[in-house]
Amino acid sequence: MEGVLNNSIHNNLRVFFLLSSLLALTSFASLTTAKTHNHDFVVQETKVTRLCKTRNSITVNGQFPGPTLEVNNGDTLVIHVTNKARYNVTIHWHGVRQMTTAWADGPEFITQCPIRPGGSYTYRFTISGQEGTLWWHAHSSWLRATVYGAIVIHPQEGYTYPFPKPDCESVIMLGEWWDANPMDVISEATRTGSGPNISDAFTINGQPGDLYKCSSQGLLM
Ligand SMILES: *[C@@H]1O[C@H](CO)[C@@H](O)[C@H](O)[C@H]1NC(C)=O
Ligand SMILES: *[C@@H]1O[C@H](CO)[C@@H](O)[C@H](O)[C@H]1NC(C)=O
Ligand SMILES: [Cu+2]
Repeated sequence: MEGVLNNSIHNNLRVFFLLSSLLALTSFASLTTAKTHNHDFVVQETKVTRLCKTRNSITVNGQFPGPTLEVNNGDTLVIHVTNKARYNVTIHWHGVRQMTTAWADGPEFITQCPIRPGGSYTYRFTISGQEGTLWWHAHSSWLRATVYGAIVIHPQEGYTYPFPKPDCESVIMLGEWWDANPMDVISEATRTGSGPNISDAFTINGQPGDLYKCSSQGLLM
């Protein structure tokens, strides 16, 4: 009986030793390739012309759609958000599994207080066990109508996607454009109890396309 017990303790120790060496090896491997990406997101009013009219849209860094984030699985993102707009804002990293960083998830009043006008907040999280294209967007009222962009997660260096390498890759973001301030559209709907006004155009990468009026003007920005 005693011999059996000693044996199994011994085996357990051996398994434990093997596991810890494996863990040490894998964390060493990811330390050598994982990168930290620092980004500044300035939420601000920007003149955007669509459907022949120029509006003061809320954007990130004056870009609409906002910047595309490109990372590798295992990388860490540090995003400093400064709010220069006149609305409260938060940013949500849609689809990112916030394994030990729930407070970086972004929904306002759920995982954080909103970032006030003039305020700032730094999101820090590590992409872990994920590959593919996701998106980020404002998670505060209807700012998400113009405050959004793509997150492209490439496989960890030295790994490939589970399909043959494509000839090229491009990001396609579908959205909607209101010929109005989207924040007014939702607050009017809440006030009157009616449904919100429907959008004036569907967009691909922020552009209404050839079937809407003034489509060529939109390309000017
Ligand atoms: C704006 O954010 C502040 C601080 O996070 C919060 O106290 C306030 O209620 C928010 N205002 C609105 C309209 O959500
Ligand atoms: C919603 O649509 C109605 C009818 O076209 C219009 O009068 C109103 O100004 C619109 N609201 C906003 C916030 O654009
Ligand atoms: Cu989302």
